Amino acid sequence: MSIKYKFPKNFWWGAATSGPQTEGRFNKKHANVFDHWFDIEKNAFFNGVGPNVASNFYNSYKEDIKMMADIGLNSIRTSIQWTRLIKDFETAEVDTEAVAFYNQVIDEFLKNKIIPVMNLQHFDLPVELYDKYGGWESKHVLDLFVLFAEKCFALFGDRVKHWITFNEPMVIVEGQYLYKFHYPNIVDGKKAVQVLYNLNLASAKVVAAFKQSKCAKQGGEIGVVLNLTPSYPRSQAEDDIKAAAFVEDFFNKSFLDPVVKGEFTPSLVQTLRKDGVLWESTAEELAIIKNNTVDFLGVNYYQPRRAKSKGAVWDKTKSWMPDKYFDDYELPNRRMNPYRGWEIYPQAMYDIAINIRDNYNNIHWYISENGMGVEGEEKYRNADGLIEDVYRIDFYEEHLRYLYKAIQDGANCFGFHAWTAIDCWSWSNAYKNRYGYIAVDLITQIKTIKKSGYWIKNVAKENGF
Ligand code: BGP
Repeated sequence: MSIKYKFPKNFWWGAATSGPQTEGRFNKKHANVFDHWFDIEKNAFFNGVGPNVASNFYNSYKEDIKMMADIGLNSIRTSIQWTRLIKDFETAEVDTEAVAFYNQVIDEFLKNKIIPVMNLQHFDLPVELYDKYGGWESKHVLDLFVLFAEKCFALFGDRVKHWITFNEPMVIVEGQYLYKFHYPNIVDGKKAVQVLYNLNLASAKVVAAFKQSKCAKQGGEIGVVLNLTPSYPRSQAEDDIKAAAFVEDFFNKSFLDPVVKGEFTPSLVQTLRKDGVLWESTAEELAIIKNNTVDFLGVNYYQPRRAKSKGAVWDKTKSWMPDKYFDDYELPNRRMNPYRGWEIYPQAMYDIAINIRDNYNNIHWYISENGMGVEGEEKYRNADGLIEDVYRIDFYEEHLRYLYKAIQDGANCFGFHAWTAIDCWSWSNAYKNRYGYIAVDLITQIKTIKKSGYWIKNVAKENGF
C-alpha cells in the first residue's frame, strides 16, 4: 500500500488521557471537585457512574501501557493529580505512595518507549481549596498550585521532558462559572472573567517556576493545552462578523494571546472594561504573564463554533455574560456527531494550523486531542470480538488530511494525539460515549483493541496513511 499522506520525521502518534478520568480513586487522600460532586449528587452523572474506579489505571497501568505500546503509540499525555500527589496543600508535602505510583507510571512509559507528557491540571481542583478559598478565584490558590508544580518538576523532571500547565483552561471558566457543567456550577460572568485572568496568571507562574528547574536547564519544555474552537460567522453581514469576532476574542484568544504572545487581546480588554467587568490585575502580574510565554502549544480540536448577531437585546437587569454579544448559530445541514451533539468539521484543522502559523509566531505545536465519542459501540463488535469502529477511522483520516495539507503549507505541527487510547470516564457523561482505540468492559475490566487501534498502529509504523 502506498502512503499518500506522509508526516514529518519523529511525528508524535499518540493519545491523551488524564489522571481523574482513568486512575480511579484508589488510595487517593483528597477529593477533587468532580469526586466531590459525585459524592453529593450521583444522579448528575450518566447512569450514576462516577470516578471511583474509572478505567482502573491505578491498578492496571502496566497492562494498559503495554497495550498502548502494542498499538504503536509513541507518546502519551496524562496528568498528575494534585489531590493524589499532595498530602498538605499549604506546604506541598507529598504522599509517598503517590510519588511511588507516578514514578512507576513514568518508568513504565519509558520502558515501553513512550514519551510521557505530563499535565498538571485537568479539571481536578482540590475541593478543599474551593471551599476554603474559592478555588481559582483566589490568588493564594494559584501560589499553592505553583508549589505543587515545583514538586512535580523536582520529583519527575529527570525523566519527563514535556510538561503541560493546564488542560483547556477555558473549559474550567465555562464549566465552573458560566454554563454549569463543572462543580460548583456557578453562573457569574464577572467571576468568570476574573478566573480567566487568574488561570492565565497561574499558567505563567508555573512556566516561570519551570524555567528555574533543572528540567528546563536540561532541555525540557513546557506548554499549555487549549481547546481551540475557530469561530465562523453566519454570514458576511457586519453584525454576524462582529459576533463571531467576539466569540473568537473571548473563547479562543483570551488564552491563546497571553500564553503565546504574553499579552491580552486589546479588543477583548476594551469590551470588558467598557462593560465594567474587566479583571483585577497588577503591573507585576502582567509582567509575569508577559515574560513567561510557553515553549509549545497543544491544541484540542473537536468542533467549530458558529456565531450570529444577537437576536434579542441583552436585558440590562441581567448580570453580565459573554452571551450578551452573540447567539450560537446552527448551520443548516451541518454534519453532526449525534451522540455528543458536536458538529463535525474537519476543515477547521487547517484553519487552526494556518492561524498559528501566521499569527502566533509559528510556534511549534501539536494536536493534543481530537476524537469521536460514540454511544453503544458494543453493537459494532463482530463475531471475532472486534469492535469495527470504521466511523472513527474515517473521522481521524479526514482530520489528518487537513492537518497534512497545513503542514505542507508550513504549519509547525509535530504530532497528533487522539482522545483517547483506552475508553475512559468522561466527567458527567461517564461512560456514555466511548472514545478509545481500546475498549473497556466496565464489569470485567477486560480491554480489547478496536479496529481503529490496528489502524493507528499501521499509521504510526508508516508515519502516515
Ligand atoms: C475534552 C477534555 C477531555 C475529554 C474530551 C471529550 O474537553 O479535555 O477530558 O473528556 O473533551 O469530551 P467529553 O468527555 O466531554 O465527551
